[in-house]
Amino acid sequence: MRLPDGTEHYPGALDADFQRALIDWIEGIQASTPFYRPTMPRSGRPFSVEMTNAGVLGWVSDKAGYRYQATHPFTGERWAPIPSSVIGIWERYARFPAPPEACLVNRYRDAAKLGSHVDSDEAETRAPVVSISLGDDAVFHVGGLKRADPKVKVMLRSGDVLVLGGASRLAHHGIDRVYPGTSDLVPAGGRINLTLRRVTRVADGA
Ligand code: MD3
Ligand code: FE
Repeated sequence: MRLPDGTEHYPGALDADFQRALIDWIEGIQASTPFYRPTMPRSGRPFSVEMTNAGVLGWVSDKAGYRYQATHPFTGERWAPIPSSVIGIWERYARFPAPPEACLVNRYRDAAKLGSHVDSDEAETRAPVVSISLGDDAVFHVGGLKRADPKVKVMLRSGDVLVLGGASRLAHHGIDRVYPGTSDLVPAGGRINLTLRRVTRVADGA
């Protein structure tokens, strides 16, 4: 099945050494900005996915709502800088004339999944979202602007890059399931996904 316009999948884009270096970097930021379990607005129900961030802004969710902020919600520390190697991925794949401000790091363990949603907390929706998959294989779905639009499923594997721009930038998407034990990259197992986003609007003509 064909991917929707604006969705580009680059299987195996990142080699094993690059993937291991990203895992080492994620281990290194745990002291100041550890994975934590966000909660849903209003209900306070916990996500099954654990999260942390890098960049000048990080995406957080709690009973008060979804937002971007400069510091970790529990430690109060600023997020670590996005590594230059990861900025390089953005430059190569996003083809957008301003750097990413947020790198959301999602960790899927056990039966974690991410229900269908739209990423709409960013003012700069002309920029794509660039996603990097690490660790276990996962079934990703992407649909259209309306929740009921038909969905396409794609298997995401360690080292894949996915770019969601144009007509797909505000599409519904999610992670249906992760296949445990399909990779030994992530310490203690599981899947980690990095999403690079531009959050604030860039001046026209930049
Ligand atoms: C399609 N993350 O963090 S990455 C998210 O694998 C998120 O952790 C998933 O959805 C993950 O918000 C999927 C791929 C992705 C990211 C952003 C998108 C797909 C997207 C934005 C629009 C359409
Ligand atoms: Fe998303």
